[in-house]
Amino acid sequence: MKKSLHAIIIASMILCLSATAFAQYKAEYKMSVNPGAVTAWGMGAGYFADLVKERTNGRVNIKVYYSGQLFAGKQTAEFLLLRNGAIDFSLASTINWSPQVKELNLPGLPFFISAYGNKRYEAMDAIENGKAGKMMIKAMEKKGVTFLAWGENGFREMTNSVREVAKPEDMKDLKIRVVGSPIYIDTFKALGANPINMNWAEATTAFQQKVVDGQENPLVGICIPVKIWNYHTYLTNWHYVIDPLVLAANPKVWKGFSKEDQQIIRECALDSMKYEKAIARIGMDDGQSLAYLQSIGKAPEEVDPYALCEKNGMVITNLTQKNLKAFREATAGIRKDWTKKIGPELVAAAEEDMASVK
Ligand code: X2X
Repeated sequence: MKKSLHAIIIASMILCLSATAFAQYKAEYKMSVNPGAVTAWGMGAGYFADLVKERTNGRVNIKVYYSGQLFAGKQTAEFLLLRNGAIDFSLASTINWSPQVKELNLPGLPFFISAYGNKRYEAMDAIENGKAGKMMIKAMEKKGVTFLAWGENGFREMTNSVREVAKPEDMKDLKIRVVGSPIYIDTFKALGANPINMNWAEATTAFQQKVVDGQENPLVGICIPVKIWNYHTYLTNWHYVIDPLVLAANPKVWKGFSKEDQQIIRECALDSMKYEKAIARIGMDDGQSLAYLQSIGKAPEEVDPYALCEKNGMVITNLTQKNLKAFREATAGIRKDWTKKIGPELVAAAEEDMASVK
């Protein structure tokens, strides 16, 4: 009798303890993504939420809010909302967070990582896995978010409806929509264009109404999902900057999870971002991403982004060595100024990390 009473007391104590552990969990965690569900990052975020639900047996339920809904399209405000807890998780562009975390301007240095040509993806991976990546993570965490994994929007290419852009002079006076991040405004001004700062939420309407002549975004990550050929004919395949994504959580929300669930969520973050990166790189990295996606049974139908753009009437311009050099020279002042703003130690660390790729 005494024994069973004991057992009942212990059992109810365990129940109480686990109830308090779960009591901290929300019924739904809100996750923000700036573009729509059909983009590489939209798909990556959806996959992350699915994996987390499955592997925590439904204890952690993340709902993805696409198209900037959680920040009313104001993409450069996302970081602050994640930090103050209005958003629980985010898969975000480093560009959108760069006004708050200056170190995140590093991938936006024009014609910096792109100098690695065909090895540009390896150069980016070397930064993420190297010293510079650690410095960027530290900077973000210091500013108040919990980093989980790197994803990728991609190398950003330019499209426009006016003319072929092969050399810096061709940029003259073109009205190009850019994110409201100062390094982008500076870069397009240095190239003689007329940069127009606009949120992505308004951008496609602006393309349709020809408020701007062009824009810049990754080919597979964004341009193809939004069928950019409906607005622009000319594609300049210049890889001038890269846009890594960050999968992160609000620190208070993060601390609310059990150690076991934190471990599971971290693994889901890594697995889903490996998938997301492969989607964003497909057809542009010598078949590596395609092979990976095939190995997990997730290869999409379209695997050649350039052929798809041409089929839809786009004119693709690749830069000659001479013109690439001209673009590099025209933006040398921007790299110099922004190296000071970003921090010369971080830029030097990135150069060191990338040297391992050569
Ligand atoms: O606004 C853009 O261009 C986009 C969708 O790529 C970002 O959020 C940085």
